[in-house]
Amino acid sequence: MPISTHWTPAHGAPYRPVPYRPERMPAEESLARAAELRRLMDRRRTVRQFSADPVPEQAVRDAIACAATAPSGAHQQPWTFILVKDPEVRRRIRAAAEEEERRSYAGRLGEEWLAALRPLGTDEVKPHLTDAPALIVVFRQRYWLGADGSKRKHYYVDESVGIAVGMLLSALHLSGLAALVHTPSPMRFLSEVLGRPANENAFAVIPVGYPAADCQVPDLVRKSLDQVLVEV
Ligand code: IYR
Repeated sequence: MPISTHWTPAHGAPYRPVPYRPERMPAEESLARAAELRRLMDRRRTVRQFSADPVPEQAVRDAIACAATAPSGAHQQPWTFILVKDPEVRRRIRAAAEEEERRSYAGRLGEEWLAALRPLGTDEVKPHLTDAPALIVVFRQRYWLGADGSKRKHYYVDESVGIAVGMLLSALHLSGLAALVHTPSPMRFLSEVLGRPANENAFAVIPVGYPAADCQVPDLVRKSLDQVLVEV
């Protein structure tokens, strides 16, 4: 599964800025949009029970394109998104993920971690990996390869990919699609199943779809703004 586009980093190129003059949004409009986004984002829930109904695929591609607008360390964009629709590949990912998760839940996580997860009701059975009509497997590019095949550094890879995933989740949610950030551990099997190169390793598997008709979510309470914001 080769990457379809060739990317040449701007490494070492001189600074040649271009003008940036976005039209200023009136404050009232900013306030109205921010309040509406806050309301909409607060309705996002992580979903673990998906309907098998198909999703509009272009909406998923557009959400990935949104994610790929994320800022990144040295603008190196150290991410690859694999959109897995093939049911057989999803089955293989599920089988391998459940094998790892069985070991995790049977003891590898430890009592403290299991206690933290208890209110979420998670276990080693991962039907979302085959029920959801699409999986986005996000890979981080730990380094890039120079023309001579040498390993060249990427900077702030986890931060960059984390920001991109946040933007992906927002875009999916605001497009009416449900998602889950699933991090089977260890995730090496994803490189094997998806045939990814040695400079990449998996960051998360994100099933995307609609909630099942009988979907349930844990009764979580979010921290209030006062609890997360300090103004000085
Ligand atoms: N990867 C396991 C365990 C798990 C860990 C965390 I931290 C979570 O927020 C949720 C689950 C699993 O997917 O079940």
